[in-house]
Amino acid sequence: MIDQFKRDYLEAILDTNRDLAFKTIDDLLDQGHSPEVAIFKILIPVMEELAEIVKVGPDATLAQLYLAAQISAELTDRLVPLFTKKTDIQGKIVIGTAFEDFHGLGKKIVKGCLKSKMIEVVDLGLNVPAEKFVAEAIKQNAQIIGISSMMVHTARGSNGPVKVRELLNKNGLEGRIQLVVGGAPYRFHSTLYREVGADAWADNGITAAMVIADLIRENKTS
Ligand code: B12
Repeated sequence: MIDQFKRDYLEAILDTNRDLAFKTIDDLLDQGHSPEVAIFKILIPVMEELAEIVKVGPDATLAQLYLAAQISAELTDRLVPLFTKKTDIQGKIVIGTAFEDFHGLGKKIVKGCLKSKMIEVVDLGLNVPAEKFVAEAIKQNAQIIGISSMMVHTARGSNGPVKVRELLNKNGLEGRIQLVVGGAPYRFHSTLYREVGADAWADNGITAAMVIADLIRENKTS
């Protein structure tokens, strides 16, 4: 049954048919499925499938991917507030995409999952320089900096996590502010998060919220 919704949603966003994409998700919810199922069993796997079907290259394909991501992002904004709420406020994170990285959908999903776990999120947006991550984390008194990188060069780049780590260490903030990273490059290279100086990484929104909640809890008890 979920597979049929997945096929319908893929077809709708391949046609960049926003109305049909929304209707497919509405139908799924009407049948009693949760917003978490809509995001994690439909939206995310379909974006991944789409990437396999149409490899980034010609302009038309890029435009198609862009519109597909916009539709999924819009639906994500609508679904996340419907997530099952947890109770206690746990802590605060500043999050953004790495410098020169404009892939925003993953961050949006992580943000929603964090909020549903009652973690306060300060979203610095896209293309965030290292200095800004650190300055905002200090200003906001956040326990975590979260950096989303969808491209190898923005994960490894000199104005990305590596520099954030340098700045944290230089300011004596290691241990007080933890660095968590995520995005496609970390999936294919299990030790990359360590190489870029992060304390942890997570593969998806749900595990991201779990990992970050654990770090905040450890930070409080240490
Ligand atoms: C959609 C897309 C685009 C859209 C982005 C639209 C938008 N508003 O986001 C557009 C068309 C604009 C685009 C542009 C480009 N893209 Co693009 N894009 C993609 C694509 C197909 C899907 C990304 C996505 O949205 N995934 C769905 C989300 C839900 O998944 P996610 O981001 O991985 O997020 C999850 C986890 O990673 C994790 N997570 C994410 N962030 C964080 C952060 C933290 C702290 C934690 C803990 C966890 C976490 O949780 C998330 C939710 O579950 C990927 C292919 C792929 N398979 O990833 C290529 C891809 C990332 N793009 C790529 C490229 C090359 C580009 C361009 C350079 C293309 C070009 N020739 O111009 C430009 C670069 C633009 C820029 N400077 O940023 C390459 C990168 C290759 C590489 N080795 O670095 C990829 C891998 C495609 C490929 N196979 O070649 N792209």
